[in-house]
Amino acid sequence: MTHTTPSPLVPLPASVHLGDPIALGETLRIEAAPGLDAVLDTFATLARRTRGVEVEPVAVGIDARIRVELGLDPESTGIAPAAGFDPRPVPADERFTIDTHEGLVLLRAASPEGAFRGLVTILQALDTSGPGLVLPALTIVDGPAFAWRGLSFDTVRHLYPTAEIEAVIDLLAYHRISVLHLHLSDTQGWRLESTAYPRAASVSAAGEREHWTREEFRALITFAAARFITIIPELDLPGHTAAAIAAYPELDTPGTFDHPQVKFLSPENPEAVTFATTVLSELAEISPGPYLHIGGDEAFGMPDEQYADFVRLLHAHVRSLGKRVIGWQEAARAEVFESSDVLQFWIAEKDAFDADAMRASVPEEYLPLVELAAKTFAHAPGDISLATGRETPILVSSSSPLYLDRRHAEGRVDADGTPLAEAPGEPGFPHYAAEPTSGLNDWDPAAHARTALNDARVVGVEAAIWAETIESIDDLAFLLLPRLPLVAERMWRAESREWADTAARLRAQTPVWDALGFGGYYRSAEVFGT
Ligand code: TNX
Repeated sequence: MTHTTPSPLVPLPASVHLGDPIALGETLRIEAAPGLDAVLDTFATLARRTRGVEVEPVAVGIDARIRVELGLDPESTGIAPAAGFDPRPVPADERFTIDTHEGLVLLRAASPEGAFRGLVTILQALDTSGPGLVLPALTIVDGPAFAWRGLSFDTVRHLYPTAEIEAVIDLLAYHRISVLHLHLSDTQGWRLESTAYPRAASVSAAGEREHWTREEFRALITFAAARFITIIPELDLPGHTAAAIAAYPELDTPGTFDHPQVKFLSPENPEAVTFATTVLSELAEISPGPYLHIGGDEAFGMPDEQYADFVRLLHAHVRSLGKRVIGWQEAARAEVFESSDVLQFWIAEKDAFDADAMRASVPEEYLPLVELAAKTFAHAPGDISLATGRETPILVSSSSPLYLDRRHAEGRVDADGTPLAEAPGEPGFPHYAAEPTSGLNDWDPAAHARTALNDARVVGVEAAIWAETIESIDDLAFLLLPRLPLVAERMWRAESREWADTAARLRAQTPVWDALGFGGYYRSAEVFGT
């Protein structure tokens, strides 16, 4: 790998050389191959929004500064094809090359996706500090290690306006992430309109709508698809269903721990079965992607046999809809997931549930719940063995280091680099140990799979951001940045590198984060300290 510093690229390409600067003029003049009009359009929107750069599409023979061609033979790049599963409605090869000859930058891609990823790489390399645009002469050969590079996003515990979700999607696109997994229902709310069960979707105490209509959700899928990001929708079943059960009490079946917030759907309740299959059918209708996520985590209070039966039923139903099934790792217990399905691994060994600490801290009536939770977590390694035994591929979302709602360990600094004390009430899930941003620099998903996952087949990687402690876009930015781009880099290519170089590249991103509305990013002492 060649790599010249300083570079503003995150993720860093497999091979990159930044040569002498070329003055490009006021606008980015791009000549694109036929069939790339839509790609160029979306790129122009992203370039304006993130860097304030104007793209000017030009016809062949006009003085272009960037030319985009399709038809690259990806094998000729010498970059291995992406491993794992391709989560897109239509699989695509993202490999591309960039060369510079006499002031013309030539991007060659194997697909429109590859062209988009290459254009974004060029956008990252642009120097916009002067009156005209300046680009180093680029020589790049690149392609991702995994096609499935995602962020799992909790839309339940905090209600994000659509514009904020769109900003998240633009941030993902800017760092070449390919999947937004939307967690659409949970104990506290149901965020997607159901035609058959209109009361399930959340309304606030004041009667205001706190969910997406089906129409709005479709528009979001289209917005993401234009940026080559696939939305993986999740309805969390059969546990975490208190919100739906509050709206339709006939769905309820009392469990071993009966509490209004600890609810599940039972296979022995026909109304509950009809509800679950109907909402999944409705979801399939508006989801072009090949996967539906059925949840499956933390079905506390549900007898084991009922849990396994319900997961089997959901699995068969999603298959009958022509979709592949993803579930959280506990769903392995139904022993029905196959080699074309996916189990999402989340319980990292180091986050093992501390039952003694919990017993000591909860009110007495919650003690039975602590026992149920302890049982779930104790079974986590067994879930992985069940999955590997059936050759079910794993999506790596290990809570350490990929849960970004974890607190930062390294402290933060003010604008002058002076250390600041942690403020009371800072966002971050209190039950996880804090971890430093730099820990992500050496993390390698494949090595992680070898050690923590019994050599399981890895389909891809998803970071996750749960929203129990998020109340605003500033809180979101505080937890997400600067970590997410670093995770994006680990998903794209796994080589570890000098922290000083990584920190410099992260620092170069802050104008983009500001432009997208994420000015509340964490002033990590490791990244911004002097
Ligand atoms: C566990 S991860 C959960 C979520 C919480 C999260 C907090 C998973 C499948 N379930 O319900 O929000 O921990 O980090």
